Amino acid sequence: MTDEPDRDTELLLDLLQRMREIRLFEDTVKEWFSSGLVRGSTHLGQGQEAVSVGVTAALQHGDTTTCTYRGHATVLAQGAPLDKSFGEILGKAEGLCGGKGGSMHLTDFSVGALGSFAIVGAHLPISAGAAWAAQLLGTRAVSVSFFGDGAANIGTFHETLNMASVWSLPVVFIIENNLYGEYSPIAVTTANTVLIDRAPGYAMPGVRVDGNDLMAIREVAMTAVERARGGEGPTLIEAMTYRQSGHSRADPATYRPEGELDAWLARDPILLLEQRLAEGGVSETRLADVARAAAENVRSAADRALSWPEPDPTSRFDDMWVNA
Ligand SMILES: Cc1ncc(C[n+]2csc(CCOP(=O)(O)OP(=O)(O)O)c2C)c(N)n1
Ligand SMILES: [Mg+2]
Repeated sequence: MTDEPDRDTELLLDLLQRMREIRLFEDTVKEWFSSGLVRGSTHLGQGQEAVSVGVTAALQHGDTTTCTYRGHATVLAQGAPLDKSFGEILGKAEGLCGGKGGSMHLTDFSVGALGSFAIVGAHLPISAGAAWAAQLLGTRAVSVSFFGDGAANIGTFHETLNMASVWSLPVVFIIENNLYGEYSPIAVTTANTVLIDRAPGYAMPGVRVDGNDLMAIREVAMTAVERARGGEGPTLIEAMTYRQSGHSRADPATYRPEGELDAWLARDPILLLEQRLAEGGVSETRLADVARAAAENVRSAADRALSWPEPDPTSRFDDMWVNA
């Protein structure tokens, strides 16, 4: 046992804290929606945090991401501030997008988070576009697109992967395979449920990885990002994971077979990383400190966002149209 972990352990503790913050961020969002503080819907990614945190840990400043309506984790993992992300969901002017995007559209260009998209598959070409811009400008930036298993059946998946491969674009495609589309198990909608089997069809490497194992997903992402940055083209990564709640806040997820959720809860990504760190000699006190710091950060960010004033109603049409 030691309270002075090495640098790798320190990094993993940082990533653990980020996963805990994202988990608590979404607990708070869930609470706010249930108590009527926020209108509309929200799509939680609880259980899938290791994918976003592990992949973004392999990125550097200037790299970009796109993600789905289940995108809180990705945008936060890339570094969007907790308070402004809360503010966005609460519809406050201080929110990431002035409060006009909400839960499904968190976006923060300042950290390279190019957007969360509600149209399934819409953002794959946008990541390819960012990668093409990086290639043309010679910036060596890499772009990453996160999307679901359902999105792999959308036409843009085929068009984007083909073009990205033909042009050797610096892009990484991450399928967050959580075994379900909106309410349908993957086998009902997908002829071959091993999605990386499609990678050879686009002449790119395909890697299937345990998406709940932060260290494993980070390693696979590092290889893919290095390959993209080195001009060798795209990689398709299939991260096997599970959303612990329903598709959206309106979905009780009663269609799941008995025992399935429990089996995945036993493999919760936060739990798994804590177990690994404890096996590596990190003390319980240190892990508790991380949990406490995460809780404090989330609580103070939520309090700040709640204290911000409601936006001025006269600003509701600002930023909607280009003023020619
Ligand atoms: C083009 C399009 N078709 C249908 C929908 C409705 N819809 C919203 S989410 C979803 C399921 C997508 O599943 P998946 O890609 O696996 O992502 P997950 O929700 O599991 O993260 C569907 C069909 C949509 N938003 N866009
Ligand atoms: Mg899915």
